[in-house]
Amino acid sequence: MADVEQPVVQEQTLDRDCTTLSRHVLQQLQSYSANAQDLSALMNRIGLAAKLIARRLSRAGLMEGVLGFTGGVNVQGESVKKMDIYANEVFISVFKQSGLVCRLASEEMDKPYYIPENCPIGRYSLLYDPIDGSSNVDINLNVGSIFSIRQQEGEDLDGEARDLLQNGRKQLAAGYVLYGPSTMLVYSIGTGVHAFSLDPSLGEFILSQENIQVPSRGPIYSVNEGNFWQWDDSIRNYIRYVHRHEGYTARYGGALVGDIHRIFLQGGVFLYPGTVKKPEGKLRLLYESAPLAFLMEQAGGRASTGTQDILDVVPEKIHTRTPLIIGSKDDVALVESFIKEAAWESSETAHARS
Ligand code: AHM
Ligand code: MG
Repeated sequence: MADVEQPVVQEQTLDRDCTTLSRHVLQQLQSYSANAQDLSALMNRIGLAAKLIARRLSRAGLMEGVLGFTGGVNVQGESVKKMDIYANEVFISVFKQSGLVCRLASEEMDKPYYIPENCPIGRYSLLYDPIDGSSNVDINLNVGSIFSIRQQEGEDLDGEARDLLQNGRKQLAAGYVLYGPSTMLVYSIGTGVHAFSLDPSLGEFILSQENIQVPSRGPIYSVNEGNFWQWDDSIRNYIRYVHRHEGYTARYGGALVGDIHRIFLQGGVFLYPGTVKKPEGKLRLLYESAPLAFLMEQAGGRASTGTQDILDVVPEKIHTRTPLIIGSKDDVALVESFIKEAAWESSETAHARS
């Protein structure tokens, strides 16, 4: 039979179209070991959850029972949206009978949820925020999902999931889904940060950007300035500095995932600091700040509470909150320098008074 010449362009296009999430994980790990297969299957299931949520969001204005509040309040004391509940249940449902995940912990559940049929062999735990930025749902603006995967340590015989109360360096994988004009899934398993776009014609997430690197500094500062008078002096001084210097621009969309995605691509800093009354801030460590910090460090950026790397913080409980300063490393360092200066000044004042 005569040799058939392969058209190179077509081959490249096909290779790109075949770089699905599950294949990419195996490529990254350069292995078909059981662990690599598990991670690949985990990412594939998270991709399925993302597609189900994206499908519902895309038809939200046309369907009954999608928009608005349930009337309930979650463990954080926040009003729950119908989409929060739907998305929370989607993640549980996609992991049923997977044999992978025994425990799921999320913003919407007081205690971790156990999938009994998986627990004899399910070695992984999923921590997630099913709909991040849910105030954007009813006005058709971008929202996200955030996820983190940890290996279960020990037997968890009392069902308290205490082994989850460890620092963020214990994460095996982390990522987010951005439901925007297109749906994107960005993940890391500790080998860089990679972005996938949902191709609606294929119903698959296809690799769109590999090894994202955040610029070492950038023009964006992203913070809810409505809280200005509730912040500590240090944060107010940083914002005054930004106002008085050229080259900064404010961007704040009310959904962490979208705001952070912009920073990954363009550089800058996102802040959700504590307030004088609530020094721990709003964002939750295990399923919001820590997964994003894992990604940011993988992309060459940093994430800090202001005084400590986010990935070193050990939570006291599943829903522990921390202040979050995350983005380009020079910009995070600049915010930290204001915090350090204010701490030094207050210790000097205390010293002078004593
Ligand atoms: P949520 O997960 O309950 O939606 O809360 C988290 C969101 C973040 O996405 C966003 O950055 C922040 O809350 C916005 O809060 P605020 O309205 O106080 O600026
Ligand atoms: Mg959230």
